[in-house]
Amino acid sequence: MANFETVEVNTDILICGGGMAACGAAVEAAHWAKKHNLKVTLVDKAAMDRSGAVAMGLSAINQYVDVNTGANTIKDYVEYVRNDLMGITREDLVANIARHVDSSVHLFEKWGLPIWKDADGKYVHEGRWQLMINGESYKIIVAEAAKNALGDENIYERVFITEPLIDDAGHCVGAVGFSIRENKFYVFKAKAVIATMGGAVHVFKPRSSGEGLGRSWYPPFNSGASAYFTIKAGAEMTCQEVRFIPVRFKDAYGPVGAWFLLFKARATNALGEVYMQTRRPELEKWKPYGMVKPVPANLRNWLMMLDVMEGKGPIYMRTDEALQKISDAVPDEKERKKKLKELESEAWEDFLDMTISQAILWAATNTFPEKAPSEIAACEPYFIGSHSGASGAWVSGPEDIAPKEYCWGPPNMTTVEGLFTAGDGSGASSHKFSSGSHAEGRIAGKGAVRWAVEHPGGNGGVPAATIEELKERILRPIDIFKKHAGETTDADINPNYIRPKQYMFRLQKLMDEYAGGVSTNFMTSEPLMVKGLELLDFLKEDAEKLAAEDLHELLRCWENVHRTWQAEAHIRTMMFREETRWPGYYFRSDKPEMKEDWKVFANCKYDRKTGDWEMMKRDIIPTY
Ligand code: SFD
Ligand code: AMP
Repeated sequence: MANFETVEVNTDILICGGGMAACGAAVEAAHWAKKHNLKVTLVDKAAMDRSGAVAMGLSAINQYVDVNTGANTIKDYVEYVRNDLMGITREDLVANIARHVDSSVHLFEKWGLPIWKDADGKYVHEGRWQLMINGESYKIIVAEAAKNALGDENIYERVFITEPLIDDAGHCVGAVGFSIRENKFYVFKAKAVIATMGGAVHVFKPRSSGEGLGRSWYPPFNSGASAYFTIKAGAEMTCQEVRFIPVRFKDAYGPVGAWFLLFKARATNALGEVYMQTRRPELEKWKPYGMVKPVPANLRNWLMMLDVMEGKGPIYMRTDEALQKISDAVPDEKERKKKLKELESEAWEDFLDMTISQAILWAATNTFPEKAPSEIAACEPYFIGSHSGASGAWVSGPEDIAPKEYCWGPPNMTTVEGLFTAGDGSGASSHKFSSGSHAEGRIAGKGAVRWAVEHPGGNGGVPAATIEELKERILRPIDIFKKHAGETTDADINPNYIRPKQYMFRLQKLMDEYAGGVSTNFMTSEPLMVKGLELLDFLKEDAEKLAAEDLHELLRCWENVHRTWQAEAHIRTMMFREETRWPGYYFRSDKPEMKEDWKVFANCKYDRKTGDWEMMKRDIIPTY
């Protein structure tokens, strides 16, 4: 076996991941842990300053409810989310995040995040729920507070969490992983574990190919670890069918929110038609959600996709028209020119703050947003419970709001005792974004401390032999490569193993073709999914033969295994839900309509002992 030192870390609360939810969990857990003399440890596969979805920065905070001024109520936010997700949402979870999110935003400002203010000192809104920020350093600011709360000695960076540790009674008692810089295998033992390792990208074939390969909207480093960790732990999962497909500026994935909401731009097809108007009758089919304002994200996608499928592309964001319209409203000519310059710089900053490559693409293609429109397109599917998708673990709700059916432990505990999650890791509570993920992380952090206090002896342990087995299994790709690489002249081609990149291509191709990716216009059906699952089984056989030349490839191997489990949960749940509910996310050609009897959660659970998947419906219990 590869010669790796085993490092054992004993702690009380283990936070896996270092993103927005993890940073929220760190700040809150550290606070409560101090009162109870408990230890909190955080492990991130990358460096917290620039890890996760907010690595490049963001140009807006997408969830700010503004409860204090009375601008909105929690109920307003719950309604918005419920409608956007076509009725499928855990209102208790959404409300719990909504009532705490403003305080996270105020903390960000206190820690140094510049939020745009108007002449009266009020926050500048992008839309009803969104605030404009100068957010290039957003993640550094949020991470700094988390680091200060925990202390450097309790933070492990560049350690890839691979597997949960589960005791005989099914409690989560820690996690194992490996350093991606040194030959070290880590064993973290804890009383409570928080799985906050983001969503999943590159499960589906991306549009980007050739020299653009790897470019995606969501960060390539989020590879399904939260989903894998919770599924493998035996937790009940929810909304695994609800992928998210954002519409973005084409090829570099630049954000569109500021254009639609702040600049009030229109999107048109190549004939100059506004699909949101010409396709309006289609919305009737998706009543009552088709009739609400704003039109749900997936239905906005769907209307655009109908134009594309009829060959009416390219689709354009009319940046020129929008900027001109705003500046034309200024009567004085000199002031008008000044306004246009100001708008132009805001437009560029929107990209530079969060998707720098889009600014580079505009520069490379001589794009002047004030002079010509720019192409937009639907991205490939992503798994992200924190945005307009909903996939994640099924978690316990807040005791003062949630119906008893949704309560079995401290808030945000999964159905596995001692295992918590938040952000992209928790399901059915969409539209939390960066700020709501932080707030939900705080909720989970507090819940995890409560669990550790209430279970001072901890749960059972995991035998040393089990940990040795895990170590052997996790490091096996290195052994496989060492043993067989010399047997062929090209190390990429070898009958004894598969390298992680080729494995990823296979996964992406099958998801793309059978599970409704870009090349099938997001369309699938039961026969396609049955075939897809069959091919996925063959892929899983080959996962046993993944080979790694070095630590970096070992990371890539396990990222792909994590993605594979997300893929399987996704196909199984799309197949289970016998309807089409989010046509702009995926369309079932064999079940093309939305059905009243499917207004339920589609949940699933992997049985650790038998390897079987259980599929189940859960009632939607209205709370607001
Ligand atoms: O508009 C392991 N998001 C936006 N939110 C906003 O509030 N405003 C915006 O402007 C946003 N936009 C946006 C957004 C995301 C992206 C990618 C772009 C633009 C280009 C959404 C938020 O970013 C998102 O909701 C939150 O970040 C989610 O938080 P969280 O904590 O669930 O995920 P994370 O921050 O990505 O962190 C994941 C962490 O896990 C680590 N990790 N660690 C150890 N072991 C493993 N195996 C691990 N796997 C992953 C990561 O390193 C990271 O630390 S807009 O365009 O939508
Ligand atoms: P995006 O840049 O698309 O992620 O959008 C940022 C925020 O604006 C998110 O909260 C979106 O849900 C919202 N948003 C984007 N486009 C629209 C639109 N056309 N109508 C309503 N909300 C939108």
